[in-house]
Amino acid sequence: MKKSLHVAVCGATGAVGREMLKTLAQRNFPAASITALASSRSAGTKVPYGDDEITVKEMTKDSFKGIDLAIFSAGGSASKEFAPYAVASGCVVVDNSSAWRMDDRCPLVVPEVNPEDLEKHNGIIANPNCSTIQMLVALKPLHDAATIKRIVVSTYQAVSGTGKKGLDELETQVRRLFNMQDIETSAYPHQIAFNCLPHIDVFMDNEYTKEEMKMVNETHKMLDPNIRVTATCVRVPVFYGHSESVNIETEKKLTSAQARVLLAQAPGVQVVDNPRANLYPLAVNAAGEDEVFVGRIREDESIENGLNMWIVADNIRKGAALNAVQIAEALLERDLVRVPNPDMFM
Ligand code: 25A
Ligand code: L14
Repeated sequence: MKKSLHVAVCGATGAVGREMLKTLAQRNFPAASITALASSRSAGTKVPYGDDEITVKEMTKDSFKGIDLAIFSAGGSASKEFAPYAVASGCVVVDNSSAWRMDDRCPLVVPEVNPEDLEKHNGIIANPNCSTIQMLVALKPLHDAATIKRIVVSTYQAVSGTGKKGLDELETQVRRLFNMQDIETSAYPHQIAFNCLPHIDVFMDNEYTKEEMKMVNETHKMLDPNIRVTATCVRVPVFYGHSESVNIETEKKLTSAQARVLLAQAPGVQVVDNPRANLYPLAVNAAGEDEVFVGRIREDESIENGLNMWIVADNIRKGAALNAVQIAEALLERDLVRVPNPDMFM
């Protein structure tokens, strides 16, 4: 087993890439070397890694010689273009973009949900969408106990999902509006300050957004294809942390007390549910944390077997960087940092 890996972070200058470097350092990932790659725009700039700084290099087809593991968060088109070259040079890819998630050759993995799917990887492992990750970490133990039949979810998603340009747009609009100045919109089609936009990613032919369909399709791929899922994804003026109102219908009855016990024991979950003390999960508290926070757990009195809950996590950490690093750790533990067929994606 390889004990120490040559690692590349691709898209290292982005909001997620920076968090990946931070997470690798915090968790003492056994890296023999770290290479930071991004577009030509950022080549020569520096990014922090622990107490050090790494100089960013431009990502090219030849960047992966001598690299064992590449963690990508450079957007879908860069992943489509460069991940096949990485695999061809014997490098295992963990990809945070939407490029490979629904490809049958690529496992889509949340370590708390379906780590066994890593066994059959072909060189590219996809990291799910942030909204799906936090929902499934919380729903997995409930599905195992009572079989979920249907999920109705509405999300309240932070602007950091759009990277630095989303964070900048909310901050600039808030400042300008407070100073009675006109605002401009560029990251989003409408004003995001003091507003809610029922629109994340692009609209599809079926009138849903791509973000909403990711939650449906990724739940089927990772948890169970028999669960009926419907989603509404909303951008809200929050910097870090996605919140979700989730309603489930189960085959077997689960009381709210039973659900609370199951969730309290579940890996990666922290129950915050004491309404009398005004305690429930909040995005501002989840920011910077690793756990998925669950609260407002209560029985849906409109059906026989139903539960409502409120699920919150840091979208950049468990929703992206942390989950990707946990996948890398799981690969290493299982001795799966190897490419069975380097030509698979060429
Ligand atoms: O939907 P898709 O297509 O699958 O896209 C997913 C993208 O959404 C973002 C993330 O972009 C991801 O790449 N995202 C946010 N949250 C997510 C989540 N939970 C999430 N994705 C999944 N799950 P991002 O903005 O975080 O980073 C994009 C990175 O990709 C680099 N890049 C783009 N094209 C590239 C490329 N790298 C190589 N080759 C290409 N062809 C991009 O690099 C960035 O690193 P860059 O050189 O364009 O850098 C952009 C400049 O932005 C500044 N900056 C960004 N974040 C910060 C920052 N500065 C300070 N602090 C920051 N936090 C820098 O100045 C940098 O130079
Ligand atoms: O599919 O909040 O991973 O803007 C992650 C960020 C989709 C959009 C993905 C956001 C993207 C999402």
